[in-house]
Amino acid sequence: LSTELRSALVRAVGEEHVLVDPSLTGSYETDWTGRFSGRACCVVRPASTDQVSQLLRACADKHVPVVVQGGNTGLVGGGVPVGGEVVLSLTRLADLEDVDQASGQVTAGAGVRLSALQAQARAAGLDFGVDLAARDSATVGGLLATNAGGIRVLRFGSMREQVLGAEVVLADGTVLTRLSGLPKDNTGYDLVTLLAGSEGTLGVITRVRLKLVPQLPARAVALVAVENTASALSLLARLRTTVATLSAAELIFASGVALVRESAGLAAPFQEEYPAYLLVECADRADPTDALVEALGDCPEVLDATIAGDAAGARALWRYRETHTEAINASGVPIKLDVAVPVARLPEFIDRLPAAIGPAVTDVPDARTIVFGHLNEGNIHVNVLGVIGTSGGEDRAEAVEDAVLRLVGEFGGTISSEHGVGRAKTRWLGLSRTPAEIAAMTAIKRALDPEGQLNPGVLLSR
Ligand code: 2HG
Ligand code: ZN
Repeated sequence: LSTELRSALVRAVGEEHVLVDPSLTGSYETDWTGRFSGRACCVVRPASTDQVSQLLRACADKHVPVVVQGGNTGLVGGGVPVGGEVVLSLTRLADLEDVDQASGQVTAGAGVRLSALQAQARAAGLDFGVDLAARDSATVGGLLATNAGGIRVLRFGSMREQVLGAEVVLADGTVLTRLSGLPKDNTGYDLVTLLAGSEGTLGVITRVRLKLVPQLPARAVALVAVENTASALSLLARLRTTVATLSAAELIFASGVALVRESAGLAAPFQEEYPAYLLVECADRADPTDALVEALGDCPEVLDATIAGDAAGARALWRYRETHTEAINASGVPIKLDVAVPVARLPEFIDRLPAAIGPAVTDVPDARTIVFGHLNEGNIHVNVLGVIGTSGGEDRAEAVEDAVLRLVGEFGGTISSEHGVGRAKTRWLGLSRTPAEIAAMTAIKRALDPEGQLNPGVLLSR
């Protein structure tokens, strides 16, 4: 960190928010999984849009690239440095306005945690449409920048569908403010939704205007044992036509349940072990339990089912699903793939995974694959454990990634369904996007960030 840049950064945010000591910067330099890390030249922690603008101007002046970071819950290495960048941590941008009751919207700073946003919405009798396991750490800015999905996409869509406005600082310090939240506004290019999935490469999101959804406090949660993915899928198809209040359908398998039981000390959900389970949730104003029980009663796919009797029971069932990520990480650094294929082909895709992964891990006796995901979107998380950390592990990891992502390409799927491309998937972007699309994306990137200051190497190759 040059003295000149350091003084400019200190002028913008004050000495105590320019971190250089490795004992302070460490947690900003490694991603949540422990797979991606690099040394930053420093970490800066602005508290306002104006400070972000000053910081970006200073970095542009000195041609020092910037990595943008929210709650650091990303899983594709998009928010951590490679080496020498300034890490811009946005967690201090935590202003959360009162809910605007007239419009049913709220404006939140980029650093507001998802759980804080949800609490604010609920206190006003509303709710926020996106929910995911990292809710206590993930920030609104990061959720939008990665177009996060999660467990309620089936009902309310991804982040892109929740956003009505944003404030963003471009690489040269220019501030664009578009926060009036007009639901209908056709005055040209939609710069706000362009930010969804931009992964910090086009600008730094500092505030977000979000629409809220009706609060549906009455929940019915069931864990349903099924034979395989195909039966989970036909069960879901049936429920879609019989229960109007369906709000989540999460697919887990025996191997994942065994892992989370061991790791979190959970009891067996059923007396017998079954190959696969579908966790379904219905949400409404009036209790949807009877409707769900009745609907499940008519489904031949159901081998067994347990229905939560109250909120604590519902939370207990959700734990079989939500502790997957933590349990996986507790067993080692995973190879993580977040992919989707057209949902009708998901059973075939899952069946072909072992043969695709196998050749890349033949001499790794401890390699094991845990698969789980969001059934409605054909979105599954393929986690391969026991490879990284062995000798030649990174090369083997690349072979595993290559095999799975090529299979995804063959199925007409996407190499990143909800986590983003980050640094992890850049080289495979061509499997999901045509050369013409990548050229158009590159042109947009160059127009807004001609010097390549923001998140270089993330999403698009350098
Ligand atoms: C989830 O669905 C997250 O819980 C994390 O997207 C997935 O850990 C993963 O692979
Ligand atoms: Zn997920």
